[in-house]
Amino acid sequence: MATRSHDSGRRNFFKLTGAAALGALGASPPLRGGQAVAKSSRGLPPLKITDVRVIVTSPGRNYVLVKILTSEPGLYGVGDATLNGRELAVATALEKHIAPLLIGRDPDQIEDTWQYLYRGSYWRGGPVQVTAVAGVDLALWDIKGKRAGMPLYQLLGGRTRVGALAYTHASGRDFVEVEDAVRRGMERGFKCVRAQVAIPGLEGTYGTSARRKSEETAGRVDQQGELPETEIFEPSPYLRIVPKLFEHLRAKLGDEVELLHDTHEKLAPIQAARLARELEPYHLFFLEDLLRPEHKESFRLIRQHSTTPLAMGELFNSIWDCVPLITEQLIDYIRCGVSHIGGVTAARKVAALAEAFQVKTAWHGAADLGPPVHAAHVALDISIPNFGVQEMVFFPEVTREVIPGGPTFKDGTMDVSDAAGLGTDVNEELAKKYPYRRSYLPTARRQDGAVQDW
Ligand code: KDG
Ligand code: MG
Repeated sequence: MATRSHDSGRRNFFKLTGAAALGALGASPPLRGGQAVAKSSRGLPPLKITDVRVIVTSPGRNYVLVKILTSEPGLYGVGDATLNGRELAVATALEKHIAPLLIGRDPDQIEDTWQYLYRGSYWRGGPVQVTAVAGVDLALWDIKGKRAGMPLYQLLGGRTRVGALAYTHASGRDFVEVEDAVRRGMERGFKCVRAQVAIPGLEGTYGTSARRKSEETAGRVDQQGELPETEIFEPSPYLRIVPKLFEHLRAKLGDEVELLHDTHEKLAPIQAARLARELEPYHLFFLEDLLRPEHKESFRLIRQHSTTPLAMGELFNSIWDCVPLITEQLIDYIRCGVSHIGGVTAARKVAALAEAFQVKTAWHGAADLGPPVHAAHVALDISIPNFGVQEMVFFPEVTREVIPGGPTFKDGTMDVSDAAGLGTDVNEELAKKYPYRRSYLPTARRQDGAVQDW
C-alpha cells in the first residue's frame, strides 16, 4: 500500500499561473490562479484543496483511491481511479503530475478542474490519464455533496426512478452449469442475468469458470504476483456454441428472465453480425462489446443484419468515442465505466447525448471498479431519464471493510443511501494492511499462436 500526499506547503499553485495578466483583462468574476474565483456558496466560506492522497491497496484485489482534503477541517472526498493491471501507472500520474496542480484550487469548481486537467495537459485522453482525472472528479463530487448535505443523485437533478435494474453474471463449463448459475441469480432476486459458457476443447473462454483465471478472478489477491495467463480462443466453435446456449436457456427458463451476453471485443465485424442475427430468436436484453473499440464504423454492418439490441463501450475513454455510435443510433446501450470515461462530469454528458438519440445507459460495473465508482453509477442511474440496466457485483467483506459504503441491492434493483456525497469512504489505516501486488488481466491467443483480443 502506498499513501502519498501533496500538501499545500510543498508548492504554491498561484505562482505558476498568469493570474495578474488574466485579472488585467477585467474578467468578472475575478480570476485567481487561472481559475475564476467563485462567490461564496450559500454563505459558506471559500474552500481550498489542501492535500491529495493516492492510496493503492489490495483488499481482495488492487484498487487506486484518491482522497482529497480541504481547508475545512474534516471535509474530504474519496474517488476511485482503478485501472485493472495498470494501477501503478494511474497512481503515478496522479501523484507526480496531477496532485501538484490541485493544491489551492477551489474544490467546488469541478467542471473547471476537469477541463483544466483533461485539456490542460495537452496530451489528452487515454485510459491512464482519463482514469486519473476521474478519480479526482469523483472525489470532488463527493466533497460537493457533503458540503451541500445531499447525496450525489440530488445534485444531478433528483430521483427519476425507485431503483436501478441490475444484472449479475452466470457462467459454467456446459449449458446445465450455466442454467444452474442463472437460476441462482434469479433466486437471489435478479431479473437480468449475463450468461457465458466455455468453448469445449479450448483452453478457457472469457467470462467462464472453466479455468482458474476468469475475468472475475483475474486481479484477485489469490491470482496476484504472476505474469498474465494465456487463454485460447477460436471464433468458429464460439460462434457455434453461443446460440445453442441461449436456445437451451430459453427452453429451460422461459421468456421472462432477461438474458445478456458479453463477446468482449473478440469478433471480426462479419462474425459479429452473424452472432447478432443468430441470437435474434432468443431475445437478448443486449449483446455486449461485439467489436474492438477501434472499429466503431463496423457497427453499421451489424445493424444491417440484426435487430438484437447492442451495447458497447467499456474500453471507451471519452465522449468522442461514444459520439458516432450514439448519433447514428448504431447501439442501444452505452456501457462505459464512469471512472474510465472521465468521472461523473464526463458521464453525465455521455448520458445526455445518449438521451437525445434514445440510447440508454448500462455503466460497466465490474469488480475491478471500486465502490465509489459503483456508487456514482447508481447515482446517475436513478437521476437520469435514459437509464437502461446496471451491471453489479457483491464485494467481499474485506473490500467493504477497507472501502466502506456503496450501493445496496434488493429485489433485482440497486439503490444508494441518502448519505451526503457518494456515500463511500476509505479506511486508510486498514488499507495499509493490504499492500499492492502486481497482477495482470489474462491475454489470449489463437490455436496457431497468434495474438487474439482477450
Ligand atoms: O478488467 C476487465 C474487466 O473489467 C472486464 O473484463 C469486465 O467485460 C467486463 C464486464 O462486462 O464486466
Ligand atoms: Mg464487458
